[in-house]
Amino acid sequence: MPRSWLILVFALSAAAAVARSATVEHTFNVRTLSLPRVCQPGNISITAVNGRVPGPKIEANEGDTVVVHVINDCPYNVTVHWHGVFQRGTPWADGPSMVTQCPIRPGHAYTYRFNVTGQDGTLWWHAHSLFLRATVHGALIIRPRRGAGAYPYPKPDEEKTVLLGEWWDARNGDFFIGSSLGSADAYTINGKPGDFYDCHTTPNRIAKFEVRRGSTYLLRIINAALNTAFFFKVASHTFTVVAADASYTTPYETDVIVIAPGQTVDALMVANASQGCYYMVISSYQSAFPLRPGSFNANVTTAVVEYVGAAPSEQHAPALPAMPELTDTTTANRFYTSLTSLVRPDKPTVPLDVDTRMFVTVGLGFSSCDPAQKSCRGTAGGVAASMNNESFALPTAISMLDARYRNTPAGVYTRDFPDQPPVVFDYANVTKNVVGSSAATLSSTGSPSTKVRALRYNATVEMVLQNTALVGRESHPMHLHGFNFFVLAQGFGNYDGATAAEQFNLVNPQERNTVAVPTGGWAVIRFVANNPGMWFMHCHIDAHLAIGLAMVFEVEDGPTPDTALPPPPPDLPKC
Ligand SMILES: *[C@@H]1O[C@H](CO)[C@@H](O)[C@H](O)[C@H]1NC(C)=O
Ligand SMILES: *[C@@H]1O[C@H](CO)[C@@H](O)[C@H](O)[C@H]1NC(C)=O
Ligand SMILES: *[C@@H]1O[C@H](CO)[C@@H](O)[C@H](O)[C@H]1NC(C)=O
Ligand SMILES: *[C@@H]1O[C@H](CO)[C@@H](O)[C@H](O)[C@H]1NC(C)=O
Ligand SMILES: *[C@@H]1O[C@H](CO)[C@@H](O)[C@H](O)[C@H]1NC(C)=O
Ligand SMILES: *[C@@H]1O[C@H](CO)[C@@H](O)[C@H](O)[C@H]1NC(C)=O
Ligand SMILES: *[C@@H]1O[C@H](CO)[C@@H](O)[C@H](O)[C@H]1NC(C)=O
Ligand SMILES: *[C@@H]1O[C@H](CO)[C@@H](O)[C@H](O)[C@H]1NC(C)=O
Ligand SMILES: [Cu+2]
Repeated sequence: MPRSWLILVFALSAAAAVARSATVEHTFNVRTLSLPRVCQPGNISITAVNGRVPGPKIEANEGDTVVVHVINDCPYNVTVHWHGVFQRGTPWADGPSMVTQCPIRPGHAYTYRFNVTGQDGTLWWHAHSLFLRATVHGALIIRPRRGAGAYPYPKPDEEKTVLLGEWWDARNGDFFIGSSLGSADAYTINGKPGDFYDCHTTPNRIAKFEVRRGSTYLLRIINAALNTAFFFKVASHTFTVVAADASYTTPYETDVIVIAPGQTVDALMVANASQGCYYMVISSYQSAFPLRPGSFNANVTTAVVEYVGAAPSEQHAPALPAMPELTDTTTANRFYTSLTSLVRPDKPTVPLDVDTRMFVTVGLGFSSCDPAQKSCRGTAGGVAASMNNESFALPTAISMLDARYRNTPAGVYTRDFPDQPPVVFDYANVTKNVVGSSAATLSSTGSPSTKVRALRYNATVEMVLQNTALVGRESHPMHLHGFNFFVLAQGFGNYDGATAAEQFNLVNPQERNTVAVPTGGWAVIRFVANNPGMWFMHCHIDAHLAIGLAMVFEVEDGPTPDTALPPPPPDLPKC
């Protein structure tokens, strides 16, 4: 080939490799439809996007513009959140109902527009109103701009999305409007319950992943379950974890993946077992102590990994992996603490100078308010959740972001979210707190409030999240909108600033948008508040979010026009 040809070929392939940013457009029809129950006769009424659970997968390249027309044809107020998308410059598109927008009312539509810039990996979208995200969710995959060849690991032969969920054989369509959910009737992999529920007559009940011997697969695993953390295994196969929450990790070899609600894990799996069929299995990780029997589903859910060309005899008895015990906190902790971020020259590293330090308790208590009062929740008199003993309630008149934009917070929110818990006690010791005489008073949570922590633009925030054991300790997956954070350290018992600082990883701490705070323990996170807006921080267990395990960061404007809060899109729904 003449030299000029070579140059031309090179130039063409380089041009093809650097994909120009494009617009990825979808229409989401949110409708309540009739779907067959899992393992039971008859149908139930379920709200879903485009008639499917999970809903459509959004695939984009870094830098693309995403445009989603949401048409609300269901009887409920709906919003959609783009979980893990930074929304820089588009804080109005984040989605949590009454935090960044008023909901899309029944019979109305709204178009979300945002760019997926400066981030790539496995994310997802879900409803952020009522409990609708149980069935209104789907994957959101952002590939590097130069395509899959730009992954910082050998390019996999194929990618498979593995979306984990929970299913309720609800009695009626407005089931998810109530706040008491109870135990799921099934866990699901890509919407299907698998072989271990008593429903062998249900057709198409199991998800199947075809693999070719010798090929490498990138599993994009998303935990979309409302309330449940999972152990994930594939019989006779191991994984190399390469990313979590769309942040690349140092490759980590394991045969079990642990994933809390709201988290994602990208793992390479080499199909190098002998030709045949293997179960992919999820079982729940129950971190609560005391454990409440009957409050969770103890079943496993399966999918099948089937080697192309496996003999029919091999297809009928897939091998089953040994799963960890339901309460295996040691395995969960080993996974969660083994991840570190992949250091790359173009990636921000941990900020070392901290401007704002917060120590925040997260956990459950008892609601002390009078059930007859309107400010009490459905579970009044029952369990309430809080951060620093503040049980969060959404405003009702206008959204918090709108109130910030108009500078009219009065009656919507107050800027007094505390940096410390009001009472110092033995946070993590369930025995002492339940037996001790002061427990009854301590565990009563005050009335719901709507408090934010205002942050100066660009402030570096360090937050210690400390689980409390007043009602029972439990691992809470804490999710922050608008940012990734670094997880510097985590541990069990009460946080001790004097000793914990020695454990801080300031070199390559994992970067996430959701951290599973260890049960009866703590985690330390750091982030730079360089994104003006109103950013929800909350437990990604919906049952806990609904009873107040949340707060909001109000990030102030920066010095330049492009670091100021933009005006709302003209068509943003009004309350
Ligand atoms: C049950 O759901 C299936 C799937 O959507 C539908 O085809 C069928 O008509 C429904 N049956 C009833 C009685 O609504
Ligand atoms: C998104 O990216 C496009 C193309 O680069 C740009 O024109 C547009 O202003 C961006 N939108 C926002 C909201 O940043
Ligand atoms: C698994 O599910 C089946 C069918 O729903 C049920 O009969 C069985 O009791 C469940 N097993 C466990 C261990 O929960
Ligand atoms: C399969 O591949 C993994 C990852 O490369 C490796 O750790 C494992 O030893 C291999 N197993 C077999 C049976 O070759
Ligand atoms: C919890 O408190 C009890 C009673 O004071 C004490 O015996 C126990 O050692 C404490 N446990 C921890 C983990 O601190
Ligand atoms: C929480 O606030 C309530 C109401 O003010 C109080 O009774 C209780 O002791 C506080 N508990 C904790 C753990 O701070
Ligand atoms: C934000 O902080 C970084 C690092 O401290 C600094 O380099 C940058 O100039 C700051 N930007 C603004 C607009 O304050
Ligand atoms: C839907 O949201 C609007 C505006 O916030 C509110 O007034 C209305 O009560 C809500 N409707 C339902 C059915 O929740
Ligand atoms: Cu929680």
